[in-house]
Amino acid sequence: MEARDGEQADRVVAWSRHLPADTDPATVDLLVEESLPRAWRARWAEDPRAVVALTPAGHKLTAAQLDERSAVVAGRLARAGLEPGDRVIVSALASLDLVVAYVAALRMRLIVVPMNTAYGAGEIRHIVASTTPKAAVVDDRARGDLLRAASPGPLMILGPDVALPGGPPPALDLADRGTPTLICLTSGTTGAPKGAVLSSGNLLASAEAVRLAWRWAPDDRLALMLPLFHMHGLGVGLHGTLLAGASAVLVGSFDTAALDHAIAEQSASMFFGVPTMYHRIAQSPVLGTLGRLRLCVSGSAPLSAELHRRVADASGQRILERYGMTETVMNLSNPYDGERRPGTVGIPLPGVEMRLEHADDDPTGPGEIQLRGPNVFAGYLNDPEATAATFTADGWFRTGDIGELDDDGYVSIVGRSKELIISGGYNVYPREIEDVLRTHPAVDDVAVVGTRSDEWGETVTAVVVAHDQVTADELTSFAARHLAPFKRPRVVRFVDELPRNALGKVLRNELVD
Ligand code: MCA
Ligand code: AMP
Repeated sequence: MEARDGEQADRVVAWSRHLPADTDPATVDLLVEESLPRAWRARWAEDPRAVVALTPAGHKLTAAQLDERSAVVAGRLARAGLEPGDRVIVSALASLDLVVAYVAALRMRLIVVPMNTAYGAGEIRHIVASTTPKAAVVDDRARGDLLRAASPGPLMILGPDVALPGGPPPALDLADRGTPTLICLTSGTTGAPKGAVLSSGNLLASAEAVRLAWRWAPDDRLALMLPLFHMHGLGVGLHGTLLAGASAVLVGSFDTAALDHAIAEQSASMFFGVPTMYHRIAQSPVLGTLGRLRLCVSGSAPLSAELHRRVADASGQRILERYGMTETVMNLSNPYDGERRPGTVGIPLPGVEMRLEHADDDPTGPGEIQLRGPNVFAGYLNDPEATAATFTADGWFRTGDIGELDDDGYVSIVGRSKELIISGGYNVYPREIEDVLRTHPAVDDVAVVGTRSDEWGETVTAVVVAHDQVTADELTSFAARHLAPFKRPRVVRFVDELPRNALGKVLRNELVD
């Protein structure tokens, strides 16, 4: 694949800069196999005894076991009536069983719908209605009950161990690059959550790009502490591990002591986190251990240059910041070799073309980041209008993020044109929270914005016009009944009136601090 510089050839740095000096970009083929599972299996065949995943307690899964056990689980799922193209919700903390079940699903061409384990009844109703699953893999009985209640038809609720009667494995590993593989609920640049459909080729191309760019090798071991229901943990952490023939310590949820254990006792060599995790690391004893890792990556939200420097000064670890999106997996990254520039997200990853679309005539100023490449999804489920709106007439994907290029071609994300709050790496859509608060009888008007927070990046803040006596606590508890914990406003401010422009649109910028 040729290294292309995109339309701003004079300023965008070619992705070949991500490659080792002795690698010819013309030899790079991100889609060397027909599908992601086939690429994984090719790696496993090279070293069947290699450990691919382990738990903090030291239970291990080898490549041969994953290959064999995933075929067994596929046999059970097929016997239970699941067929290629059927959708399966997967909502559980990381475990060896979950990895086996996930790989089984992909090998038999089920379409996986990852779902946040924090979701409650309302969110679950939406995800079931929009994706019409036939089965769900969950690690919590209550969530299983909510899923069943939300489903108009029969819904098979399974645990991560998929304890079903066995059957002959169905046809396996027949996916091709275009096979729909994941449906990820996300909001894109506008409106209500939509299902972004990612193909096997999208996922393979992006995992291969980061494998190359970050020099991911079979002897690497990732401390995987991100949830597997979002692209960061799943599409980068898990897919990359399996593609590199490497291993991951599966830690169900993040904490600094568990990270210390993975590094000191289990020889982890890599860690991927969101900035909130680095903020916590910087205040904990594990900061001293971080320098032992080969690579630390940050993404999903902006990492402040100040935190980047603080970690580097205290540990010698220069965090590598990268930029991704559910619809495109990974887009840009600081280089592994060469300068990792704090406050920037680096240059396009292998295979990715980027341009900045400027609203005014100044080609040197900030502009919307637009992307093209094999990593870019084809569209939203059952939503041709939203799909059309997210691509330009000439086929570029509109990210809704505003970027700026420096003289060396590094991109800084300087804003967003989409209404999105990112708290601890989780996306919160103001409209969803506003819609809930508006149903409270004392609320006349409300705007939800993200206010600056050192720990969370942004804090969900509700600015409320109330016509009756109501306290902040009452509104927070009210929101808690309808929304996952990470979406609940942590700050409530009361005002007499919301600032609006002549067209009646709330001036959100005036409400941020
Ligand atoms: C938990 N809480 C949160 C968040 N997480 N509140 C706001 N924002 C959050 N992100 C709530 C808990 O429910 C609890 O609520 C309270 O905060 C304190 O919980 P705590 O134990 O301190 O938090 P935690 O469980 O340790 O979680 C913090 C976390 C977690 C580890 C940073 O949020 C996390 O794993 N974030 C990663 C998300 C992620 O993977 N994003 C990738 C998206 P209460 O007190 O009411 O009980 S993919 C993406 O963005 C693209 C593709 C990309 O570029 O990667
Ligand atoms: P999601 O919709 O969950 O995939 O979130 C994608 C969004 O996260 C992007 O559109 C960006 O706004 C944001 N994002 C991801 N990585 C970074 C980063 N390194 N710096 C700033 N924003 C980021």
